[in-house]
Amino acid sequence: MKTLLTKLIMIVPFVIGVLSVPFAHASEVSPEPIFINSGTVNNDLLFHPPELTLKEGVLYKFVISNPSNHKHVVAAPELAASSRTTELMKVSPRISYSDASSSLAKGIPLQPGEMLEWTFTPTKEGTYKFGCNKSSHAAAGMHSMVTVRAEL
Ligand SMILES: [Cu+2]
Repeated sequence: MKTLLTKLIMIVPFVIGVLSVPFAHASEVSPEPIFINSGTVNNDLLFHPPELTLKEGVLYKFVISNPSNHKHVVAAPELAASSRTTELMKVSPRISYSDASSSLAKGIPLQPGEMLEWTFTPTKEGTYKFGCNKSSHAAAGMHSMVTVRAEL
């Protein structure tokens, strides 16, 4: 009896440890990136892809590049306000934005060749503009439409 109890005491923490590994890993795993271009090599005033559909409650990672010769200003005020941000950072030069909602409301300047990564979970169904907020570029329709649905 005593040996069985001793064995259980030794085994139980091991079993709990093994079982918890996949769950701990799943929550930390990075989502597949969705690549978005802010402008084009020909300096067209557009975002690509023009439309994206996301599922509410799922973690996404947007990787936004500027392949053009112009500065653009990445903004998504409504989508940012309707999402939970895990991380918002410029890769090169490395800049981390602690207040994603206000940064994406104001707009983040993206110089030619720069890249911005936004890891977030949309929390509210809707259709949101994700684009450049420089007035002349916004007027030209420089944005993607992001649709968030409860079910895909
Ligand atoms: Cu622009």
